[in-house]
Amino acid sequence: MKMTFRWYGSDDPVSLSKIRQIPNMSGVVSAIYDIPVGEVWPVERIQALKREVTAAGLELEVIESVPVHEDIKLGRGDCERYIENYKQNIKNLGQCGIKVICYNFMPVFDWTRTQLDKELPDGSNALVYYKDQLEKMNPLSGELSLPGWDASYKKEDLQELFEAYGKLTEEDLWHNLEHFLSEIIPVAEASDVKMAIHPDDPPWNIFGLPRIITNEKNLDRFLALVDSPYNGLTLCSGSLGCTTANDIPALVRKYAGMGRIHFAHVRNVKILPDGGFEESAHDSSCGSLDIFAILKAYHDAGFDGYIRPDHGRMIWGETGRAGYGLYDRALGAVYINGIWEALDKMS
Ligand SMILES: [Mn+2]
Repeated sequence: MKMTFRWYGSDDPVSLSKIRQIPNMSGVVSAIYDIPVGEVWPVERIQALKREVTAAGLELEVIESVPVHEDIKLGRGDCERYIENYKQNIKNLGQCGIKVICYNFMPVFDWTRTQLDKELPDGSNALVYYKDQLEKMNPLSGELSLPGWDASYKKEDLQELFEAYGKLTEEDLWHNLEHFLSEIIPVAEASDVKMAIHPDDPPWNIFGLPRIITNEKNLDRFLALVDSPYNGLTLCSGSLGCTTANDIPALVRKYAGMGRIHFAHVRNVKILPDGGFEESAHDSSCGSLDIFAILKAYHDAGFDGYIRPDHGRMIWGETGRAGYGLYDRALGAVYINGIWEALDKMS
């Protein structure tokens, strides 16, 4: 496996030079953040990003993410133009040596939490999803702002999107996803860029909006839509793992065994009795997931793709981008590396 770390570009308070000092760090996964969703990333901009990363002694082989425009998910408006732009992005990224593109197909909202700075008993802060807090949230009030939610949406835009999705069934969303894949996967094959969808986080419907990349049955269906190694997964242990209905080591064994996991997000999560959850430190002892069993499943499958510690808590007084501080994610990387070395030496 190749250990990587998410980096949000020059504005990220976590610098490349600090990431470089984490043991066994091969590179960062990043994106171009100032180009509107749906538009083409110019080759010169991608090359400039790559130069900045390689000058710091790191690789840039994974893009997280190239977002999918809502018109594609809704199958409306400028859908076909945005699909053409997406194909151009795959070509441009392939030309610059990018090997994997992570993306998701969640309507309107990316990952959703109800609080970003919940203080845990040890004094650290973590992202949490509490059901009682969720019930009080109204996405149409115009007052909500959570990370992962596109802050550029105005209240009226959100209202309009909710109405549009109100008319869309889950089967419609599957249909639009299949159309998107049937167009882009041949381009990904020709460009030698592996597409890796991120599961929905959390893996259930939020605010009445449909979510489909949620469980084994749906992952099987997704992979069969276009049966190509270039149509693969970002398997996020913390997203799929915030419900006990998903057996993460079993999913890893199955899909890594099929060669369809191109990017591994590894983190732990503590599932609460009422179905809510708290993000926890990576160690198995800190959450509901057996991180050793998950990594052993990757190791047994001969996984040689990209891996990264996923979200971290805020510890040691660090401030910055919620879920994406330096210290706890660095501890996560070191923990994963330690388990991997043990697995290597025991096999
Ligand atoms: Mn993830």
